[in-house]
Amino acid sequence: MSTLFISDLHLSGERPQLIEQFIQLTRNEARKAEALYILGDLFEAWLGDDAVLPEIAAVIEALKTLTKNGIPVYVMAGNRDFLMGEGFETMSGVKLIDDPTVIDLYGTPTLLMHGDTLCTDDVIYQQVRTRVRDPAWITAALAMSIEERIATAQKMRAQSQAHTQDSAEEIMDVNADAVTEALRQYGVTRLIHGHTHRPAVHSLAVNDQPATRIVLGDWYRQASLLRCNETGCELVSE
Ligand SMILES: [Mn+2]
Repeated sequence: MSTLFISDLHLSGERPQLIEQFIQLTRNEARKAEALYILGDLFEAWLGDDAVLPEIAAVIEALKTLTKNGIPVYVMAGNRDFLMGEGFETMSGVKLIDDPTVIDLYGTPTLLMHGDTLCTDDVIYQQVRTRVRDPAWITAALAMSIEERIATAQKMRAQSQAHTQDSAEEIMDVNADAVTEALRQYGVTRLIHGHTHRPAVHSLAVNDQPATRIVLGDWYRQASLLRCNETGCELVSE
């Protein structure tokens, strides 16, 4: 039995083959897993629990089938789908978890994050993040008509793309001190996160203790998955 971690699937109608790959994962490997963790940006966009796009209805159904079969699915919001709420939990059977969350992974306390909060060098991104995570902003956004929400999401997406193009590669990655600080703050030696789309297993030292930072890959071109069991973790792309 293993525990599976994925993130940054960015599922949308634009990449139907990845929606199909995700559905296959829920029908095959995940059905035999102890749990499935989705660490943010499952969806390219989530405009509210009352505005499920028709092209992702099959994804919700697949999650519902998986959870009905007794496999726990834990979902953390990413920067694209942070408007997920109780309605999403009810329709899919998943459990939303906070960013960050610490779990006991086969005896090793492990910190789970989406990863965007570690990118502290990107000051403009962090300012936008703070603004849109404000409960008042969220309430106002969810009060908009669905057409207005689509327009707002498109505008934010265009601004984000322009900012990404103007920014150096380094500032878009995690800040090393932010990583060390997070591991220290939660007293753990293992961190699993996504967001940066730079899949890798990094070794580092925290308080002279060896620590590991596992970065999950995105699903733009292929599926990327982390399998963990009693003997360790394996990062795979397929
Ligand atoms: Mn992200």
